[in-house]
Amino acid sequence: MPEKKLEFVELNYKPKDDLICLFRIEPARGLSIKEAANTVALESSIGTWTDVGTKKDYVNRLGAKVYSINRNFVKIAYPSELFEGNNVPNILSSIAGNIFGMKSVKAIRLEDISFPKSIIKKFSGPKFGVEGIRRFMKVKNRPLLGTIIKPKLGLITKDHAKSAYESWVGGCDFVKDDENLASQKFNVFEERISRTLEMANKAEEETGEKKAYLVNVTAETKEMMKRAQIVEDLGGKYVMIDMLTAGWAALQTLREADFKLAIHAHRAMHAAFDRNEKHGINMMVIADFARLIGVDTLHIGTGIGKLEGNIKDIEELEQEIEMKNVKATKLRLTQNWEKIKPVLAVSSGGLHPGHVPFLIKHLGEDLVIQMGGGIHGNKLGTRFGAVAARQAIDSVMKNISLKEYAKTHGELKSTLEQWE
Ligand code: RUB
Ligand code: CA
Repeated sequence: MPEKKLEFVELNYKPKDDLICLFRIEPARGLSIKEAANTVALESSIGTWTDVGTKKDYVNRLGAKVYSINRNFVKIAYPSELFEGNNVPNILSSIAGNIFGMKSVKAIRLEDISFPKSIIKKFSGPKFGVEGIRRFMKVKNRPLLGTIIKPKLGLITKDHAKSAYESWVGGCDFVKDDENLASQKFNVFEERISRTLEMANKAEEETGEKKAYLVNVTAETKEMMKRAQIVEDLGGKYVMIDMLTAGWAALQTLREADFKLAIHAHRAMHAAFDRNEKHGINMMVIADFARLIGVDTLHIGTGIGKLEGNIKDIEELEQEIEMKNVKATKLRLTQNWEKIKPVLAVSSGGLHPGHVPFLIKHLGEDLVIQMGGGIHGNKLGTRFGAVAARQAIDSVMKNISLKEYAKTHGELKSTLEQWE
């Protein structure tokens, strides 16, 4: 039987100003990879399950093209004209929309994306990025230290602010709200922000260091904007947003409002997209959109703490958000980020001071090391825990092993014993 014409497969096509997607596709039973890829390209661009009489010839040039198939890895080029350009939800509704539920694929994962210059130009990217954050925090040559107030939920405002103060004077640069703290009855937003920022100022005066409070403004979009305004009015430097639960449109709204604030992106819910290796969306793609829209700091994982994720993938993620020119690998597309600044990576989730050498070895110094339980769970208290965490960073920066450094730094010594 002659092979059916696959309208959306063009294996000798050379992409120009196209948006490129790298998919891993497992075809449904009875279909070849070529046939399955064809259905993905058509459904995510101009086609549907049958020919339609309404299709004019001029529509054809907007069809996506399957231009590379390597076993299960398929590259598809989307003409940039298909998209509204600066509208992330619109782009995702095409390339990461209906395709995940199509019967023609048993499984499909969007592994990476590469934006053409015409799309990159429509976005501002991070306002501060790695250098900007280092500049306003006045921290040049070491990873920054952050903490998340714990318990996640339940602390009343006074205790939340006190815990933040203890963390800062102990040595944290950043104190951040947890992802699920918004404006609950026990810790109402405005009161929390003013009290905690007061503590940040006090800690700055006492330590001579810059201190930032990363305020969770995640809420319904209008409310989120009001909260960001409150942070700015009260003299804050930073907001944080749960970019996936709030949604890409909310993140765009926050970034495009162009507050003077830096934006920290928490990725709660990412594992619903990226944990299954065969189906869903790789964190690489989530990170690409976050950088494009413009977050300043982004959670990328640890490779060692309480949450799933291997260190090789995390190293690649870090390169993706930091480098100007990203080179292609089997699972990654090239990207020239043009004028879009690098994002500062955040490692967080089940970390304690004993993990610091591993993190710096793999992820380098342009990093925020964030410990919640690893500071507030210290049996000698939050301030002590923060001192120990800073000592761990100092020891690595001085090229001295933690064990050796602990001999002359009691906080580090007892902390290492606690979690050995
Ligand atoms: C950190 C914590 C954060 C995770 C999110 O608390 O729970 O929400 O870092 O994960 P702790 P990720 O330090 O007590 O574990 O950073 O992988 O997105
Ligand atoms: Ca990419």
